[in-house]
Amino acid sequence: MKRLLLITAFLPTVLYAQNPVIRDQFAADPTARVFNGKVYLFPSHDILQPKPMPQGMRENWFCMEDYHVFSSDDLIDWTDHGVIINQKEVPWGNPTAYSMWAPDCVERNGKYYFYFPDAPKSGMGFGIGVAIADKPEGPYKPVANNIEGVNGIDPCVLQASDGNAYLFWGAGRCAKLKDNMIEIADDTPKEKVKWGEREFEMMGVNCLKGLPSRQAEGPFAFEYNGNYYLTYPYVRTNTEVLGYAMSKNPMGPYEYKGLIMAEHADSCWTNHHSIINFKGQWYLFYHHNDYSPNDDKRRSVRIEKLYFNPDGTIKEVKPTMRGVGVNNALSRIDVDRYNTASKDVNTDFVDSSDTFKGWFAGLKQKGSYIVYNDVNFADVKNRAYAIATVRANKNTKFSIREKNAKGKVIAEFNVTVVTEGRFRRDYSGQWLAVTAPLKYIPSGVTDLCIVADQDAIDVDAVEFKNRIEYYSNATGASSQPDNDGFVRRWNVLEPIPLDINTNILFTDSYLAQILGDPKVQALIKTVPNDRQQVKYDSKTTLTWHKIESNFYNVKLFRFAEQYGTKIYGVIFPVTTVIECDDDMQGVRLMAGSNSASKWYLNGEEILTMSGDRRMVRDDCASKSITLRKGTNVLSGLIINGPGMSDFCVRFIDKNGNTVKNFKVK
Ligand code: FUB
Repeated sequence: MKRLLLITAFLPTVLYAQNPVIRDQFAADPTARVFNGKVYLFPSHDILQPKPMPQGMRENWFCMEDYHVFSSDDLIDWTDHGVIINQKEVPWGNPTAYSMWAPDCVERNGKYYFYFPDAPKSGMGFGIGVAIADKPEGPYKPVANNIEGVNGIDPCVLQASDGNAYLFWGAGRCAKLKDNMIEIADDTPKEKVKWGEREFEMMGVNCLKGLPSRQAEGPFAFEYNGNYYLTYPYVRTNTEVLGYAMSKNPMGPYEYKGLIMAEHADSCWTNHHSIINFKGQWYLFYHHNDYSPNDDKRRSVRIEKLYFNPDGTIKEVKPTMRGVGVNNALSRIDVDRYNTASKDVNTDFVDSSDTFKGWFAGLKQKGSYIVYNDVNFADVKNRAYAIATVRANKNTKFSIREKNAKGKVIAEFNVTVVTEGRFRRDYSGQWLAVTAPLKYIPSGVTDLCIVADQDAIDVDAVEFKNRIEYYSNATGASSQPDNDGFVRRWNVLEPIPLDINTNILFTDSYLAQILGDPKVQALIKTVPNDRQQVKYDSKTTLTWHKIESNFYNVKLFRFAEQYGTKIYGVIFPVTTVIECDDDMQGVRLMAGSNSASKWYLNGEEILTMSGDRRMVRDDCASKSITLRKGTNVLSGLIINGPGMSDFCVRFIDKNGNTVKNFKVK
């Protein structure tokens, strides 16, 4: 047999939660299977019809040239394992038919059998082929010929507890498979069926006999609690519903029991589904044309929970935007896929020219809300913050609350829509990322409610983020410089507020005046204890904090966020102790700071870095200094206007080598 290259792409991609679950391409007719504790999804892959259309292709019709397989551990994040079969790789298939309709995949004796319809090279209609792999994600190798005697679409294989595998396919046929899984059993009956004037010989039995079956297709059969379920789409009025029937035998006769899902409320004619039990919960996979509202031949996969009644019948499932799965609060949450909302809320595409960019929820007035369930805060730490992607036409406020519109406030946002100012753009009606610190962290899994607290606002997504730990409290008697010689242990005083909002006035004379102020100088004369307080002036008492920076540069801006009354327009006094075993002569301090700074060794000024500046390592070298044996007090005063203040400091010797043989206390 000719060997084929079966995998044309293998580019796992992490996708996101909510309905639809596959968010970067169309995906229809979802067959989900649980293999090795994971859910594998085998959908058909709708694409736009090629232009020009191949001869014979029906306009505005289904168009599929290949299959992808996806997997997930949690029904939230889906990995795309890429294309497993392309129409050109099917030995018996027409390579330009674009007819790779609904597939299935089952595991038997350690092999994975992928069943798929395709248009045969010769002849009319559809055949059903098999491709075999050692792993669910492939590579799959197609069998040379389609299953003999089987004409039709939408294969589904039921592996019954009687030890047999049964093939179901469109139009309600069912037949036992041989053990090799690629042929129909020899004793399979045949039946003469009339379609209009024409008579056909059909393989297997008609398992839809006596059941509502107008245009029935897409069978999905499974066994649960001693019952066999034949579930299938059919047309009840004018579009498809999902219905089901039950039997004590895999091949029937089946008795109709009712609906699993009613007609789609809007324009999607087809529905197609599968049912799995994953980690003790039943799920219905189905499709809808979410990303293609004006073309129901380009569809997307959705998931809902499914429940049985005690007598084994199935409860009807209502479609939702939210879908299933517990979202980690640290991942993007598309709250526009909400569970419930106040009446005024609408949903629309963020960009109707590219629907894959998703949706937003429009909260139309003060008090409007949306509720999004099952968000897990277990990984959210103290001092976390929330980011929301929102759009408004004027300054407004909104909040994230727990459970409902009156619930405990998790975060409150002020949205500033800048519409004027010298260098500013008009941000009204633009999508903005706004942040707010968390006021309260729910424990475990909870529902989120987004509330418009002042005015109308459009909301796309929210996400919670743990702050990066930029520094920690210094512990132990001393530390070493880091591998690159940077001094990371410092006493940092809470910032001294100043009346400045610019960095451009940091001239030498200005610094001499402001940083030379005796009140400021007094702060760095001695080495403080951790948490020691100083009265800076009649209004200001400040506290020293002994910290160990987690980065080579000390992020004063982050320190001010935590401890400052002001973040910008401040002076940061810092001191540390450099303890040496011997005198070291001809050493220089190498410093970088945002913004200007002055540096002192044992009370003597050794370096001034003036002007408006960014922190750059080794930006300036001090004059030549001596680090003496024993204790040396190194101090700095860093002044900042509106910038993100930080600094870094290390020493080099007279040969330009980094000095590291000292302790920092
Ligand atoms: O995807 C093409 C066809 O549409 C499927 O085979 C049917 O089940 C319907 O969903």
